[in-house]
Amino acid sequence: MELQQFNGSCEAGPEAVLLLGSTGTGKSSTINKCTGQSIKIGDGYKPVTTHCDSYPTYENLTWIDTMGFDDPDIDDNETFQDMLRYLHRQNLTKVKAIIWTVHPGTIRQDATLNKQAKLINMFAEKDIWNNVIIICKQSMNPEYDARGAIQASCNYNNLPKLKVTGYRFLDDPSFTAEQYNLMEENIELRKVSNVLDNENVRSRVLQKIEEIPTSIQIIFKDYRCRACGVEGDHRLLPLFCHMEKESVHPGGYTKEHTKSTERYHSSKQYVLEHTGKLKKRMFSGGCMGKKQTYHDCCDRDKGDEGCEEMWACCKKPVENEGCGWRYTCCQMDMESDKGKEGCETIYACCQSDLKSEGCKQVCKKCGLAWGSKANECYSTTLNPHDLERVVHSV
Ligand SMILES: Nc1nc2c(ncn2[C@@H]2O[C@H](COP(=O)(O)OP(=O)(O)OP(=O)(O)O)[C@@H](O)[C@H]2O)c(=O)[nH]1
Ligand SMILES: [Mg+2]
Ligand SMILES: [Zn+2]
Ligand SMILES: [Zn+2]
Ligand SMILES: [Zn+2]
Ligand SMILES: [Zn+2]
Ligand SMILES: [Zn+2]
Ligand SMILES: [Zn+2]
Repeated sequence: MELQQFNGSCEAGPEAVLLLGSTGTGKSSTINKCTGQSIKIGDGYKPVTTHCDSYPTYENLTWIDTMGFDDPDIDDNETFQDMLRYLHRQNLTKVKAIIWTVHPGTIRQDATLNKQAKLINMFAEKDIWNNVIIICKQSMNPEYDARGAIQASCNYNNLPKLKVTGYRFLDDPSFTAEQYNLMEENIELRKVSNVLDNENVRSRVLQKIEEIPTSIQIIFKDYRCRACGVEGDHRLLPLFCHMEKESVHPGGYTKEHTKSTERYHSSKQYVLEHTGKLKKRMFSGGCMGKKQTYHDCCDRDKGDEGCEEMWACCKKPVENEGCGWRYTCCQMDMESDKGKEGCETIYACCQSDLKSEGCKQVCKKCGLAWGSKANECYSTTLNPHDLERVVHSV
């Protein structure tokens, strides 16, 4: 048991480093510099990356490149769900770092930055900010240049200080040839202008990631829907559930006897019978008008009325238990009425009477069992999942 738990934590898969930010802020080019990839990058204006992609590295990190999101008209929830689903598909349930790339001096772009901060917060409310690194593009003084993003994060984050960094690429295409040459030669100038070559960028970013003490679980399997049975992260549940629960009897009708059985005598009368044997009288005939043959139980002549009361049906003494069986519900005889249908109509599924509530719970719309997979039964925008928390043992 202990061993299993130990293994469990050892086998923990790679942790994600997720890059988020507006188009052209350098998500793809930063990944290139940190991992040696050659992802297509843009000129900083037109969107380039159009879907999430992952790049694993030796540090047990998987870098996730995402599409830029600036459009104030695109639904945050959709963008968020796309990313979370992507991480889920990649089996990346833990995030080591969210690198939030921002334009320098975006203090006025508060709508976009607020949206981005809100989205980041959705990964793990408040806690996620321990794992966020703001990287400011083309910045000589990142703390200053990133203050728009820092401010936007304050709505969600109560950390005293966020991790912020930034730099200017040595291969920034906006440098003139002269500027580039100067930078190349003069390390002091690079230092003071915060210009980094590829190796510097890589070590700067990795160092910031290393400052993060622990990764954070962002995908859970902690909810279950009572209506459709799905289990998972409540933010990743399907968009359909069942409509409404109703109780039905699925089995149709049948006719049965509903009460117990008992022994009884089918005749209601007694008859008089002799219990003894017929015997011949010892003395000669004619004596006192008696016949030669008599019943030895009572000494009456053969043919005379019996001496003891018996059940007419079975000719057994009246104290004997019943010779037949019947149902107490309708008095029907079990033997002679064999094959006839029962006296009461009931539900075949559960053998209960017609007034009883349905024995099976199903969806009113699709008829499938309540708690079974809903397919496309009913939109959760009309009827949300009926969630309960589940606790999984290790
Ligand atoms: N991050 C960063 N990029 C710079 C810098 N200087 C110039 N760039 C250029 O800015 C562009 C950034 O583009 P990408 O890396 O494609 O940006 P992105 O965030 O992946 O953009 P989308 O994929 O469109 O969302 C590249 O052409 C970089 O060379 C700098 O100092 N930092
Ligand atoms: Mg890109
Ligand atoms: Zn249904
Ligand atoms: Zn039933
Ligand atoms: Zn009956
Ligand atoms: Zn008798
Ligand atoms: Zn009888
Ligand atoms: Zn459901």
